[in-house]
Amino acid sequence: MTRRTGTEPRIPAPLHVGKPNVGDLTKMYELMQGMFDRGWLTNNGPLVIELERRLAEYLKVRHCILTCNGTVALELAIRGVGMEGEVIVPSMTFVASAHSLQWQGIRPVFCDIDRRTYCIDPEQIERHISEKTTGIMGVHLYGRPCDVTAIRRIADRQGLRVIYDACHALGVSEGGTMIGNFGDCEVFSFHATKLFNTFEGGAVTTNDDELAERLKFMRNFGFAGEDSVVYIGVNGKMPEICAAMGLTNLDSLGAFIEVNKRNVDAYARCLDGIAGIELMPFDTREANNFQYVIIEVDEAAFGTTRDALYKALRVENILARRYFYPGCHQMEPYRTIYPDASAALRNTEEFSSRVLALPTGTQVSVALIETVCDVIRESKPGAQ
Ligand code: T4K
Repeated sequence: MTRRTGTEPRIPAPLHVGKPNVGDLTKMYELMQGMFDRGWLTNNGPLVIELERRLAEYLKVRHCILTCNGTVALELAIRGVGMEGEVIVPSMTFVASAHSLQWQGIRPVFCDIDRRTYCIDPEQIERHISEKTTGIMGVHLYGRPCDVTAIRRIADRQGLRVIYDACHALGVSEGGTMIGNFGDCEVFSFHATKLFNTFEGGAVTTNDDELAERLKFMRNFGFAGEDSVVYIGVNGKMPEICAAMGLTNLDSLGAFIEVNKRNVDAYARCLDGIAGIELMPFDTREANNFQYVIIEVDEAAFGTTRDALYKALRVENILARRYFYPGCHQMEPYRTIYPDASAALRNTEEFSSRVLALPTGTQVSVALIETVCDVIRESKPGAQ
């Protein structure tokens, strides 16, 4: 299970999950030069406006409102659609989904996932609805879409708002429609570790003109003119340098996705036949971004735990991540303030104890993937 003493790690430099994808730097430097020449660094500059236009066009959505990161975009979306009281959200997500609610005094009510979609289970949503519920936040986990049709039906029946945390789902479609068009609005993250990055950054997308206008004011302290403030707002603006990175990377987005697809195919080939290791599939009828390579470790069939495999990989410099372990409900402050949440989260607890994200992206070659898979195969007790 652990490396033989006296030998070097199989991979010389740490192999991370989340190594940034970066496009043509010549373009980046040109955009930066223009930015310095103009002397306009932030506050809705021309590069931000251009990136918003191009992303909206790519997603075929009416409005894209860029922000300084995905978490602030979530907070703006929650406030923009008027959520309060309680909001139903999966626990199986990055903690920012829950924090963006709790931070605003809204109770995140944790709902279990459907094991087939990895996303919030629509059949479980209604049991969590109370008189305080104002909305549902679905998360398109790992770029696998939520059951948006079932969620819309529940929301309409119950009079609830719907937002989607689409931080993993740029470039993904559902029923032929790009993610970014569902719910009242959707939220993206353009963090350095994402498929498409602007160093830090995020966006809210929506087809609702009034909501878009409100979000633009809220992103800029609520200013509607030089001396006029019409809402409570924050500083959620994206700076020009980040938009320059976005415009650079958008030109290479198709190429990034192709590499991710090549990598997922390589993992599928190399992991095939290892009992107890299951690779997350993608719906080939839809557009996918293949951003996360997710495996599930079945301890009974693999012969050892996910955590033992995680450690064995680390010994060889392969820094796989337990995305997302534990579920949000087992993190603070939720563990303390909602101690009974576990009872309704069986799938979440089981899945989060088995999940492992493996390195991918443009900085990961097929040869490295073969080595990662060799280590996984050899970590199985009884393997040669
Ligand atoms: N909702 C969901 C579902 C999300 O996944 C996220 C963010 C959000 C909301 C919030 O969006 P943002 O406010 O972040 O825009 C990382 C990212 O920081 C976070 O953006 C992301 N999700 C989450 C899944 O991953 P950590 O705590 O794992 O970060 P860290 O520092 O451990 O880095 C992750 C890996 O990336 C490491 O293996 C190192 C590598 N890395 C990282 C950076 C920054 C690099 O190789 N180069 C880099 O420049 O959260």
